[in-house]
Amino acid sequence: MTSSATHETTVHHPVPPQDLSGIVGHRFIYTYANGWQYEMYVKNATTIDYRIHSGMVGGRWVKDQKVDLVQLDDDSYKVSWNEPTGTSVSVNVMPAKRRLHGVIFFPRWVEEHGERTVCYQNDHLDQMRKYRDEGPTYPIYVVPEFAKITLFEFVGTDDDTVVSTAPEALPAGWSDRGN
Ligand code: FER
Repeated sequence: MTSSATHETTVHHPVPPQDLSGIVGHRFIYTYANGWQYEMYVKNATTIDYRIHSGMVGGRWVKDQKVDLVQLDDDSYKVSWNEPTGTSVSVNVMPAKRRLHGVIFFPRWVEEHGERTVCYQNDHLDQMRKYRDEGPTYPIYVVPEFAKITLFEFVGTDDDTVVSTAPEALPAGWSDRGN
């Protein structure tokens, strides 16, 4: 038995075994309980690309966002990052269970003007940092939601063609493909 569930951790060795092969190189599409639909591509162990298909900032898409990715247990991963907009996100992913839980921490300016973030962010990084630094930041708008993973597929690592078009440029119903 080599599963992480049976690996004892201690104060001196709190980190469980890290096998990221069950999530790196995978694309998944999920819909939060509030109806917001997202797509994440785990490009490699430190990078994601993503598109937001619907919701408060539907139409937004991002490539090469640096993240912290860890394995918590068998079929349990956590992806955490901070955006140039100031938004922070932490997402727990359980692929076999098709279960996900995300907590999004929006600065006040995104809650008030989400439309300012709806773009291909990579073409507007300096503008996003300017908005972030102008604020207002507080009070933070915290959005904790479970989601159902409707598609989970291995597409390979470091492939810039996986997320390469705006969400609205995809064929109608594209994000509703499930497996
Ligand atoms: C997610 C929740 C939020 C996600 C991305 C975000 C790719 C990004 C939010 C934002 O910057 O507006 O599950 O996955």
